[in-house]
Amino acid sequence: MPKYDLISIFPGYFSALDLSLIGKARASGLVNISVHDLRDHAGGIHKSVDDTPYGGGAGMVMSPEPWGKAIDEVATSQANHLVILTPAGKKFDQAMAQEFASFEHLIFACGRYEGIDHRVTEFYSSQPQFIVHEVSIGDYVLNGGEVATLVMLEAIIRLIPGVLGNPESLAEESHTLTVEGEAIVEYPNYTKPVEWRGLSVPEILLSGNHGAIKAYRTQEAVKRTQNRE
Ligand code: 6GU
Repeated sequence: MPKYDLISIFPGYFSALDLSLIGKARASGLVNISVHDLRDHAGGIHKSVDDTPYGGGAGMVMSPEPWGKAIDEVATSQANHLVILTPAGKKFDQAMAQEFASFEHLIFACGRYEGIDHRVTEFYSSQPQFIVHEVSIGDYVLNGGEVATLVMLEAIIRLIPGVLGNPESLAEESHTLTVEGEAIVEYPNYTKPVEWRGLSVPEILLSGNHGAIKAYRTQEAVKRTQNRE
């Protein structure tokens, strides 16, 4: 079963992982998620995990020592995929979710403030049993990596075999549909009633003509994809 170790100074963020599909996946033994408090590895009476940046500048930087201890504690002798959450990282997308869903062990290092001392990335990149991934979830700034980790885990865990009730929905949804090799978003969906607030369901979807419906959906999905860009 895949193992996810999450390291943060705000472990409370991850209570959402008890809910819904992910909560069920954990309860039924499809994934193993452990949350670790970085402060357990902080030293001194103040249990401080950050300090002022060398070279000056605003904000605080997370100290390497607590991170090193926390990561070493969860590391195994197998391949350790260390995900360091930072707005400067490679942008997370569906292809990365698929890649990460194939890994047996992921460690998520959730930085706060102005990020983690860069030697943490450098050190673990030099260790043969570690593969370091600096990841961002998009071009905007969050206060820390916790919410980004929740986003990534939701995208990853639903791809684990057995997690989704109906695995066919995986193939049909946004970003996995392709037209001539290009990823397109999902077509619009409708359910009952056939008329709502003066708006009707497109006639063709009621026709029972599966070929025509398929062509219509592809056309609408391509339109949506173009409008997004
Ligand atoms: Cl991973 N961290 C922070 N702090 N901000 C972000 C992000 C990560 N991804 C997008 N913005």
